[in-house]
Amino acid sequence: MRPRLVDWTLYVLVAAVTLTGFGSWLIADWEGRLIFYAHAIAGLAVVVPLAWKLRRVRPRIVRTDAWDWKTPLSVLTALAAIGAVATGIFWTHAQLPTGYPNGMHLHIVCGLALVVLISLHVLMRLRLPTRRDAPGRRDALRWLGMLGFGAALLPVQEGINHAFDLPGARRRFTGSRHAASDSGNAFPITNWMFDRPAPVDVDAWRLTVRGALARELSLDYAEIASATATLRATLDCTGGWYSTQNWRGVRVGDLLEQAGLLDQARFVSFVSVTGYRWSLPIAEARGALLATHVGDEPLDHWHGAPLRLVAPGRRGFMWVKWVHEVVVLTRPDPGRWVAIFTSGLTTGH
Ligand SMILES: Nc1nc2c(c(=O)[nH]1)N[C@H]1C(S)=C(S)[C@@H](COP(=O)(O)O)O[C@H]1N2
Ligand SMILES: [Mo]
Repeated sequence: MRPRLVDWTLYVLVAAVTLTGFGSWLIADWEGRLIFYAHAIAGLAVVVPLAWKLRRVRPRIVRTDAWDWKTPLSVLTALAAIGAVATGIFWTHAQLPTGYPNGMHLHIVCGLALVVLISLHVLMRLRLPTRRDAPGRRDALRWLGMLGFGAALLPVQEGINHAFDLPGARRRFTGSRHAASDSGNAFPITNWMFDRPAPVDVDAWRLTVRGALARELSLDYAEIASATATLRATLDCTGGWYSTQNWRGVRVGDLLEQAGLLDQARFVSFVSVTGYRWSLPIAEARGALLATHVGDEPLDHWHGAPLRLVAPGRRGFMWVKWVHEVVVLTRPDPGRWVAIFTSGLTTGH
């Protein structure tokens, strides 16, 4: 394949893994699993043009007297690409390392570095394809071959995981590693960006339910904790772990009924004492739980005491902790995308 076409093949595949990679952060539900397969197929397919390209540029790289000022950038780009593929494969099988940073974090760091480096590369080295580079039928077959190679490796990976009983055999379809299901508060803690609040004073705390409702509610902890609704649901963090628990608390649908939903209600926003917030469409919100307990234990501080959202089928970052307000909205709240990055900065915690 002509060098310029190899470069373009790499750009397109990297764009595909980037989009599916970011997209996969929104998915925790089995129905959305195709995006994870697409990510894995494109990621494995990268190996073919990457090997091609590395073989071609090797002489230029090993002879350091042939370097120009752009060569270090190319080397870093190659390292990020190799790192992203290697950490992806390693996590799929070994699910290592655990702790901080874990294999998923390393994969994300390599992936983000690759996006930045390739963008620079494109800006500085981009050569538009000429008529001579126009792909022919052979190239189309090569592309199919690459994707076929990626797709064929998926069952091979599962086969290896099962044959050797590797940790990857027990990973979730999201890639997440299992962590401490049904063990009360003993599952991992993930705080995103700046949220490190002091423990919430339960005696002063109240839950406010307001917005597109017939009446506003203000409930104290005793009123909330007397609720006995339970929900078995899996918290799946984009940081690469999942845990399934029996959660106990108050069904959001019951709160909304008590407050009397108005016709124009569309979304329900869950707001943390730190300013962190997320919202769900009304039908989905009704089935969600505001939990005071995990298993038989009251939630501990770092898991969001006194009250946290349990949103089945949603990624962990949407499971707002330290909830103090439920706001019924008549339209979507794009500001939630800002709040999850900036919360905790202005609340004095
Ligand atoms: N207020 C608030 N809620 C939050 C977070 C946060 O940083 N602040 N982190 C989210 C993320 S990324 C995850 S995965 C889950 C983790 O819940 P846990 O710490 O109880 O395991 O909480 C979510 N809820
Ligand atoms: Mo998370």
